[in-house]
Amino acid sequence: MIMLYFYYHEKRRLQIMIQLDKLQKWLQDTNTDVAYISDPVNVNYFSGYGSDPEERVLALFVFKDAAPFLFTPQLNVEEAKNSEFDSDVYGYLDHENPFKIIAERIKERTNHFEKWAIEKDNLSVFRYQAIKTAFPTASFTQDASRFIEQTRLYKTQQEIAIMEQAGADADFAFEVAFNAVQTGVSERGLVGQIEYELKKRGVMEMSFDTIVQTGANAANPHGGPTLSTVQPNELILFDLGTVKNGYMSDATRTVAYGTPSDKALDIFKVCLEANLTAMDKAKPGITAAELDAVARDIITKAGYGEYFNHRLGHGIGKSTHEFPSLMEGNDMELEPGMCFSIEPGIYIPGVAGVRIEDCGHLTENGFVPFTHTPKELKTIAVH
Ligand SMILES: [Mn+2]
Repeated sequence: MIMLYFYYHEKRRLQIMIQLDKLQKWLQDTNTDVAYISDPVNVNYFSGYGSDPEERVLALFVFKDAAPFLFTPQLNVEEAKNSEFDSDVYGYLDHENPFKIIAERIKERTNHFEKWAIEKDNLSVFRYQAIKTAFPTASFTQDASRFIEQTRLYKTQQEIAIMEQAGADADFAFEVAFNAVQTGVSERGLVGQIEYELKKRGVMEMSFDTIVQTGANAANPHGGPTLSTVQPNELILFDLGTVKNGYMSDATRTVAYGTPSDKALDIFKVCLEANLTAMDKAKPGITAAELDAVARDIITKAGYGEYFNHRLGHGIGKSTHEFPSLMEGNDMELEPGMCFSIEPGIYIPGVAGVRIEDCGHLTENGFVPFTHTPKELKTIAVH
């Protein structure tokens, strides 16, 4: 066990070094002096150190011509030093001005701090102004967000292995959910049972708020859970995800409790066909827009096009939603190593909603899902 633990950490340390090297090489290629990484998810991706700093400042500074450093609240410094990050960690106390200390640390490290890359998707205006005040002649025009989303697009074998484990936790959650269904239990009650069993299993965090929707409630794609209760002869939709070592799972299953209406059964059948066909057609070289169209055409031909009111899927990794976005207009070709969801849905207000979703990774041979709970309509006997 100890050897395995050591092996895992060495592999992870190596992977983080490779990722950090890519960022430094990008700075060199674009002749940028400093990258200010402010999104905690990206700080974790490039340093191995992860925490939610709340309102405090957590940042990673990477340089064209000097060693990077992590900057954390003082209370996190020891933890950060024990992470996979191999360079300096500096802290600040709550009463200190973090940007004054950051500026000092940068100036003692390098003479080059004129051209900056910042995460335009993440850095707050307040912090942008603070760093600008500390470096009044510097320019902050380079956007690190665009580079990082491209880098994170391709997952390594190690990342995929973690996401498979996250998927196994999601499959476990479905098993708990299906066993907990009975007349009168509320949507929130089902969420409680799912998350309680996950915590007992050691899963501490969901990747988003668990969705359980009974009957017509499921026609609101991201609504719920409410205090509505399970009633016979309705569909029930479960959309859930777990976090494993900083990577997400995300999957949706719709099941029948008793015998739902013919309409509900028909939209299930069409949605399943759209899901299975899109999974089958997901191959390297097809574009994101083309794959979206594969599923959308099936649903449209069946007469439900207007009720599929979102994109086919989204990328997944350290965030639940990242690149690539599987939607009309995105001509990005899908390639091996990309991880994304395939999740067609049909939502008919006042009637029922169905969504069937797996996330997976693309290989040379096709799409390999992270979750394996069967998708054919599961009927739970009324009790
Ligand atoms: Mn999803």
